[in-house]
Amino acid sequence: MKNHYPFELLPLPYATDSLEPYIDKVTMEIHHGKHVQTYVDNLNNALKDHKEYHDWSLEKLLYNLDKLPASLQAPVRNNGGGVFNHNLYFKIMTKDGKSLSDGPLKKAIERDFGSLDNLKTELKNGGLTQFGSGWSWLVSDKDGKLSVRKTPNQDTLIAENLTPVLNLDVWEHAYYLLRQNRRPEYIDNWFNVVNWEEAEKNYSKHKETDYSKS
Ligand code: MN3
Repeated sequence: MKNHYPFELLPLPYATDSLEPYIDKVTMEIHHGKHVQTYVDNLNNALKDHKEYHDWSLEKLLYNLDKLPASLQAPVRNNGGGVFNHNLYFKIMTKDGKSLSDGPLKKAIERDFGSLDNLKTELKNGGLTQFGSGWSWLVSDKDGKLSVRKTPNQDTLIAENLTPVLNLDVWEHAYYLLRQNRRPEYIDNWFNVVNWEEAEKNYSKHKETDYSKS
């Protein structure tokens, strides 16, 4: 799929009911088909009259946010960030989850967090302490060192050149229909659908990540 204007909604890599009972079908339909579609549409509308950016990738736009014209910065930050974050989020979930294999990511998690359970606690804590809308992240630096970060709204960590390993959406639209205000319950259920195989693939790119070249 092309990665420049006009951006397109990435299809979900599974059916909308595949994540049940942990994440329900209607939430997935609205989250992917309405919320993320709106980010895609708003990003394209913002870029429409700026032909000089029509061959820029999403990562290049987000890395160079402060070099964009002032009128483009907020729309790209919010909607471009929204597209980037959700493309990752939908990909790192799968039916019934996929477990972490005995490989480089597992070793790095044990080195940097002590155990997978400790990492889950930190990710959950990141999601719970993010006031309002945002994301909790597992990211890697160039040396493979892992950390948990959180970002507000649709902000990304692209400008810091961190490789996203996985991200947890804690916007209410990710859980409110099924779980109302119970964000902790959503996060606990979300761990059942995490695709750790995909997280391993993401982690394997940490050495080559350089968004300044995107
Ligand atoms: Mn979302």
